[in-house]
Amino acid sequence: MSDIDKWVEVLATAERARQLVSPITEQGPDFGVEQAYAVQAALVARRVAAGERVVGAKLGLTSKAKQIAMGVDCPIFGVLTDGMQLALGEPIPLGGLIHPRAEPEIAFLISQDISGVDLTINDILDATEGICAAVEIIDSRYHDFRFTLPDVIADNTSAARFILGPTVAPPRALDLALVGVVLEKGGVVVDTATGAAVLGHPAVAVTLLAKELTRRGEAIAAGSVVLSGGMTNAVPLSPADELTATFARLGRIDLRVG
Ligand code: OOG
Ligand code: MG
Repeated sequence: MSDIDKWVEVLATAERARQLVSPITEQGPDFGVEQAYAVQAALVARRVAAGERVVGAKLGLTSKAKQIAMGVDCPIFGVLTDGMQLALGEPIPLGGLIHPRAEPEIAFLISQDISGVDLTINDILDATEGICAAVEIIDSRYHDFRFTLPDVIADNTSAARFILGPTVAPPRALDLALVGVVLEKGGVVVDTATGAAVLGHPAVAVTLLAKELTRRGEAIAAGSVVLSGGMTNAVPLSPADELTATFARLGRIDLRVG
């Protein structure tokens, strides 16, 4: 078994058995970003072999709030499958999760393949058919969400579930840097942010994803959804919690933890 296969097995088992593991970089030497993306790709390939479909991509650590909270200041890229998507209003089943946290994000619905290494915000908006609110539920397979850059990349950037909001806006109908979000837990405001929290403008995050995929000989596929990264720090979810993320112009996502 190669080292890559070994770490794939460790992370897949951690998720399935809901058993946290120590960061890979603490267990073995010479584990870098390239190996980490190889582990991530193999984990996604397993999901696909099990019948899931890749529906998009996500960025992580694109806001200062997230970078400071996680102690990693470099944006990261992960993969979303249909098995991760929850319908709006569907209770969050804690059963399959370990220690989930929720974070509000701005989602891009991509209508044309995107590749290129020096794209602009406008290039991204040209290839986007709609913008909507999202909440990502992250669930690190590492103890206490404690990891280094290669660890979190290997763990598919803590991806677990995501929910898209009720309203799809044309990409230029609103200034994404100014889209505000208010995050409430049990009716109390716990955090607020605007789109500018994400690299100045959430579409900048999508340019970084395009650059990374182009480097690998891939592209952002038409039809995919891209989560541009948590605008605020993530909020831990416990049984019976009620969370609401209300976005300017993009509606509101109510989360009820089942
Ligand atoms: C890593 C995933 C970060 C985001 O939006 O910043 C992420 C983590 O915080 O566990 O999804
Ligand atoms: Mg996220």
